[in-house]
Amino acid sequence: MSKVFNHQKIEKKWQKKWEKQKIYQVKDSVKNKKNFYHLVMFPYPSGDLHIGHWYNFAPADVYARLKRAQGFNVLSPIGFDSFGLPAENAAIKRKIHPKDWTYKNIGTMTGQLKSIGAVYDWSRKIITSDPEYYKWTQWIFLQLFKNGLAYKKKAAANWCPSCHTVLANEQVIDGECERCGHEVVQREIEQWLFKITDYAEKLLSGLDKIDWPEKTKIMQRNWIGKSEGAEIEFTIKDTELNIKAFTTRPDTLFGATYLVLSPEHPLIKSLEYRIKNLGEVKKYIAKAKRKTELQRTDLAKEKTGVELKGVKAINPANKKEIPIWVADYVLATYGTGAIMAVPAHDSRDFAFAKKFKVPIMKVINPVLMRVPNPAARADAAVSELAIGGDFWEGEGEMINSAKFNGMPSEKARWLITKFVAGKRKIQYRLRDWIVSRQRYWGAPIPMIYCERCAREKRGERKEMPGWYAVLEKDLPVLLPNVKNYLPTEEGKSPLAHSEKFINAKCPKCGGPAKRETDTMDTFVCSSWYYLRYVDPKNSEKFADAEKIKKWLPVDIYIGGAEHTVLHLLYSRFFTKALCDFGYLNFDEPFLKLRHQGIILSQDNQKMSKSRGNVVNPDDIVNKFGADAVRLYLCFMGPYDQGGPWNPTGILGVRRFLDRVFKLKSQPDAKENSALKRLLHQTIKKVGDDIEILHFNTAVSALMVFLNEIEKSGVLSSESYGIFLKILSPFAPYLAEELWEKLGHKTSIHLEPWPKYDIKLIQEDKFELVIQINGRVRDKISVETDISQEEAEKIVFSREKIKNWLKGKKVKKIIFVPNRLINIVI
Ligand code: ANZ
Ligand code: ZN
Ligand code: ZN
Repeated sequence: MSKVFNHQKIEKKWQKKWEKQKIYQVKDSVKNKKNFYHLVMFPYPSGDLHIGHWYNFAPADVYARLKRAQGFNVLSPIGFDSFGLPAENAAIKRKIHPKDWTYKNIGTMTGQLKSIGAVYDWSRKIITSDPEYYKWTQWIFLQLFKNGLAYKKKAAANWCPSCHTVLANEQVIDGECERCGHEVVQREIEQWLFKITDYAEKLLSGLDKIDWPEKTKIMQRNWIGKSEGAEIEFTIKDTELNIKAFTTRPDTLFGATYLVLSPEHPLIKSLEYRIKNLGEVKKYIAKAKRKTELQRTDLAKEKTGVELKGVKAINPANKKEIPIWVADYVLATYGTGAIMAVPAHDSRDFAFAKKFKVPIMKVINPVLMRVPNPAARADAAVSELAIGGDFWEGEGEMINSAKFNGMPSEKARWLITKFVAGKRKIQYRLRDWIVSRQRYWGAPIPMIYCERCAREKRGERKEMPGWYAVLEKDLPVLLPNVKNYLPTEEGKSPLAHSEKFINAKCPKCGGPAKRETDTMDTFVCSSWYYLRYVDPKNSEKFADAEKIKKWLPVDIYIGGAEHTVLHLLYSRFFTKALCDFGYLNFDEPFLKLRHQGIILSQDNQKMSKSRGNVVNPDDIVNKFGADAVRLYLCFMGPYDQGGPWNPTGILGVRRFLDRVFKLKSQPDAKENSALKRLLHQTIKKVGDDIEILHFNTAVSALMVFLNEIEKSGVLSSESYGIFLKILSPFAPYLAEELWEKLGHKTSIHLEPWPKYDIKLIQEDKFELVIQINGRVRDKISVETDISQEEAEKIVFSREKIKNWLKGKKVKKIIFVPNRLINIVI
């Protein structure tokens, strides 16, 4: 038997044995066990498994192992999110075909993932770029299409000139491409969209019933961005035309001194014949279109705009004529694309009005003293001061508003709406999701376009003549193996050049038709993968209904907080839609969600290859062992916070494991009761802490216990076995090895979590109160059930008590067991 902990040998040995014995293979049901679906975010195969992956997967696996030991039938699957830009861009950079690159990486990463020693059931592995998988991605696309939730339209889209692709709003960070950092521009392209906006309200209200980090919920709520307000109609003088404006503050209508149209507003075209400065207006519009949304709405930027000379609108509240402007701070894609501007009560309008000398009319008086809540009053006072009283965005008392004067603004809000026959309206910031990508490496969109049917105004949907869904029996639409996979300058998918791919038969008239050549955004693939794991090999359905019922929804989902908006929102949308179509019996995919923090480099920086401060998991696994890496990741700090990598920290946990390796036990050793108690306290603490993902405190409890074992020098084999069991989720290889050495024939990873004795856990000491003539004079911690005789001995030997009793005669001693002793003098 070797004397040193040879992690490489031990890891290899157990990986083989576990695989052979199939101890991690999951059945869909096991008698007397409840199913528990434990999920981590599956990786992109864009290169190596990095330490961030390890930080998601290793501690999460500790949790999965606890659930197994607690008697749950745990499904903890893994797979690869293998379609999409990250893999494709990396492949292009290396001049390798995306498919070759992706599958080569999957091979490497599978080995790396296996070294973690997790409970993954590899027979359930899914790869989203496999036709067996994307057949169902396409099938879901068709269900969305058939239910009116997928449609094609020409839309201004975010275009990354470097990636040659469209990006969803969610993929544009501060005006730049999330993938490559290039500045994003606007481009009008025919696009496929999913109507996620139909689900805005459900996506909001569903948040209330799930156990997710509050921060994540807030980000989703803000992204959906619900606003309550009204739509107010303004007629345009001397025309039949009118402008609708969405406002959250109809109470300020009497103060609306001008209207603003977004540069894209269609009314501008209708008004062209009357606009006196048309040249100037057109020039302005052309310029605005080149800006991104961010550049246009940046509050710090100087406001720009042009008045439409020669046209006026009528304010419906006071019938005054007001000018109409076009300005790019108003977005075409929100509300009605037009606003009523109230410079006295809106900061953006104020800045604009000041610059262009448009009249400002106050209609709300902040009347600070009437703000009932003192805190709100203070806030109001501060804002009033800060803005020099120029504009006021809060509530107050109505002024300059005819019969509404004197009323609180909250009340006037809906009365004024009614007065001008406005409509109350709820508005969401959420936009429909653009899912088409003009790129190669994705699931082809399973649609066919027939020119003849289009000409004859036929089609599966009225508003999209010529478009047909590929018949379900013809799925999957295979992604062809093309030589030229590079994105094209003209913004068309490379598939457009594949004659073999594009030519198809029209499902309706049988004539020659063409396939859609765009592929789907990779977020479509990852919006439903958790459903597939429950039945990954099914070729008849995306998953069997019985299996869905058995496993879903996911009990706990652990992954990075960077996916709070995109992936998590899209997944919720898919689940809700599939539930409405009758394929699922639940409408929230992830009941509980937790995020791990981010691991920084030793010098507290983000790890990046260019900085050269990346910790490579393969290296440290080779050097210290997978157990040490797992343990260190658990130990380094609170899981949701992450922190800097500490090279001495991993040395420390490795030393801990070496000490565990050297432990000796005797079958019938008599341990002292303190050690026994600590063992039971440790069982409880480790279990409780893992349950709430406090891995670091669980590890320190294990460390404290090891110290005590070493101090006492006596350890029974039974206690040793228990210690190994509670260590096993963290260090599965070492625990298994030592368990075997103890003489066990079956895996420690099939053992139940040890029970603790609650009586043993309670401290058997209490605080004895010492009174003299009924007054408390001292307190001392003593053993429970101490006798009067023993208590007296201790009490009378205390200096403090001796002083009190100096020269006094003790008349009587009253002893209340386990509470107090009263000396009467
Ligand atoms: C008049 C008004 C007066 C407004 C006032 C505010 C304060 P949220 O809360 O984000 O929904 N708005 C409406 N459509 C817009 C668009 N397409 N582009 C830019 N701004 C737009 O904001 C709603 C408010 O944002 C609306 O209410 C409108 O300005 C502006 F004292 O109307 B308000
Ligand atoms: Zn890019
Ligand atoms: Zn046809």
